[in-house]
Amino acid sequence: MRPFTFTLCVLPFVLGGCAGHHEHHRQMMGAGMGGGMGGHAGHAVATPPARTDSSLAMLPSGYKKVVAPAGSRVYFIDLKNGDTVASPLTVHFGLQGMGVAPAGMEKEGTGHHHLLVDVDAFDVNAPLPADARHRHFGAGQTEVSLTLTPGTHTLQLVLADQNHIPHHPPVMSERITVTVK
Ligand SMILES: [Cu+2]
Repeated sequence: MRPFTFTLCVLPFVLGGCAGHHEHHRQMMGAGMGGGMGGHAGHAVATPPARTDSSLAMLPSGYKKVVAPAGSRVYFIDLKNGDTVASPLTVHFGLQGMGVAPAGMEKEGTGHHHLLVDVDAFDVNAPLPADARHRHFGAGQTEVSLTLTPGTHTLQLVLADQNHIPHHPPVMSERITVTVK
């Protein structure tokens, strides 16, 4: 389960120091290691996406979901599938094509971040639950210091509207698996 290429991939993080120096990581990621849209074949087993139903433009309650502009995306700025990390780990949330607004604020083209930890299915047609596995960043935060138990965990970002309901279409990152030392 630990091919040699995987070790090589992790090495720059060890050298860079995982607890700090995020700017360094970001530059390095931007320069050479991709923006989180696949293309890391051979590094780690792919993490299947979380299961969701198709997004409805309007919920059965009559609630009209906030529309996400075409091409909008959320992504992990400096984490990718297969990474080995130390806990606590600072996770930076990237957002393209939309803006961040605090929960409760209705503003076109915005939403707030949610981090799903070890979630393999969720409802894109309902408010996201709020618990240890579904973290809300309703103040408009774009990063978190995350404490994880040793072992493997999946992480996924989902943007949601002022009422914590995912957009239409949903704006969510790929789901990744990280190994915590
Ligand atoms: Cu929320």
